Amino acid sequence: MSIFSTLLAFSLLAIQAIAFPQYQPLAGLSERELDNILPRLNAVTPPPPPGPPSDTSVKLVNDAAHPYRSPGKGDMRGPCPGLNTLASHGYLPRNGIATPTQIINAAQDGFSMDSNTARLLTFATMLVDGNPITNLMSIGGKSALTGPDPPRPAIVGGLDTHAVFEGDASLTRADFFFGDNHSFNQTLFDDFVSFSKKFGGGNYNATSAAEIRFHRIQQSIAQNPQFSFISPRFFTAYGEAAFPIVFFVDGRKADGQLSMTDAVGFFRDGRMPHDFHRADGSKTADLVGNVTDVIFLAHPTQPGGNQGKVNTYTVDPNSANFDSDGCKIYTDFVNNIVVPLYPNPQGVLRQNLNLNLEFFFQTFGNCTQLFPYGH
Ligand code: HEM
Ligand SMILES: *[C@@H]1O[C@H](CO)[C@@H](O)[C@H](O)[C@H]1NC(C)=O
Ligand SMILES: *[C@@H]1O[C@H](CO)[C@@H](O)[C@H](O)[C@H]1NC(C)=O
Ligand SMILES: *[C@@H]1O[C@H](CO)[C@@H](O)[C@H](O)[C@H]1NC(C)=O
Ligand SMILES: *[C@@H]1O[C@H](CO)[C@@H](O)[C@H](O)[C@H]1NC(C)=O
Ligand SMILES: CC(=O)N[C@H]1CO[C@H](CO)[C@@H](O)[C@@H]1O
Repeated sequence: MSIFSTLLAFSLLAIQAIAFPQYQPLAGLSERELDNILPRLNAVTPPPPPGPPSDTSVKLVNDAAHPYRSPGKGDMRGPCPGLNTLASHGYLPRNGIATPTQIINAAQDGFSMDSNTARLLTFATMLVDGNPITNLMSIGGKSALTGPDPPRPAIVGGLDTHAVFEGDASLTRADFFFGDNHSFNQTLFDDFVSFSKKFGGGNYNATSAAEIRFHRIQQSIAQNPQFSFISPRFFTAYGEAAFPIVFFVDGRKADGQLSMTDAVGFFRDGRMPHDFHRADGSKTADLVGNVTDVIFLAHPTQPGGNQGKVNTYTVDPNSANFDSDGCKIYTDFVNNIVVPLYPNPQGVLRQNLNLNLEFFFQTFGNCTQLFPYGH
């Protein structure tokens, strides 16, 4: 039993010892009762995020210390092929329940993701999908292993949760409207392969990525009456289309051409190719930016959504877009997504939300910080 699972076993015992049903939200309790109970539910003060690693070189990451093992019963996997892969190679706990520090270190060590992007994705999702009290998040569906939930309307549903971060028009996952928003979808992957043949000489490269990205948007407009494509999903949809070109191509090759054999390994199985070397970490931030630009500019689409019927795509002027001030992404995420989930946090919950908000804010550089819960 790893130290990690030992700790979890202890937490669960402690929770059961005070006879608190695991899925029962804490709503209905008075502020004083909450203040009294929350600290005993294994509250963890979120530590400052780890910094960038000193070694960002191209190196073997599918190594002896990180063998692939397919997920066991109950292990969580979700919509992100990057994190699924990190969990199935043991860069993350193999059960798919992780702290922000573990996720940031895994993305940096296993894939050479730059510190800012790793922290931004991690704290954005931690705020809306994770448990701010226990400092744990599921990379897939809802899990009792993240501890008892804070009061509704908090969801704490893991990365599968729709419309807080996970969204529509994913490359290899179907839209929420069709039922399963997070599993690998073979039909969608078949399109991915045929577009890669037609536009990428058999590879997923910036040219074929631009066409696949656009095709998936067109498909959602034509098929999903509830298609929503506004910030933050609007931005993640373009950024994530660049990720495979930057992170799933062997760092010794680094030519921006992802083979279909390697792609299916990452997207479907969460598995690195044999002898896989990560990218050069001094280049990935720039490269993600450049490839994202190419993908967007090939078919610029403005943020918006369908209006309850297919083929009713309407631009949403209130959503941040590529021309807006970058701070609008930050401000809208905090005001429109985080605060509605946590309208009135108290005690440890408030303290930990403030810390996660601070770590999230730090990834936006020069914006004006918001303090929805005071200082
Ligand atoms: C650092 C923390 C990360 C978090 C919290 C995160 C989270 C997510 C989430 C929630 C999605 C689903 C979005 C959607 O399609 O609706 C996603 C998609 C994706 N992620 Fe990650 N991710 C992280 C890092 C990475 C890394 C390191 C890689 C690559 C090595 C990666 C590659 C991808 C790709 C390619 C998709 C799109 C999948 C598709 O459209 O089919 N992510 N990620
Ligand atoms: C896969 O995606 C397609 C297209 O969005 C959808 O019609 C189909 O139901 C999905 N299949 C599964 C098994 O979810
Ligand atoms: C993608 O592959 C196609 C076919 O080989 C090629 O014409 C195109 O230039 C490539 N694009 C990039 C950005 O590498
Ligand atoms: C990104 O694009 C800029 C501007 O075209 C270029 O100077 C830079 O070298 C590119 N970065 C990488 C890593 O390709
Ligand atoms: C940060 O914002 C301040 C005030 O808007 C501005 O004067 C300064 O130039 C900005 N710094 C950077 C690095 O963008
Ligand atoms: C509702 C939600 O946020 N996520 C859904 C994703 O899809 C699965 C079905 O596979 C639902 O169970 C989740 O509720």
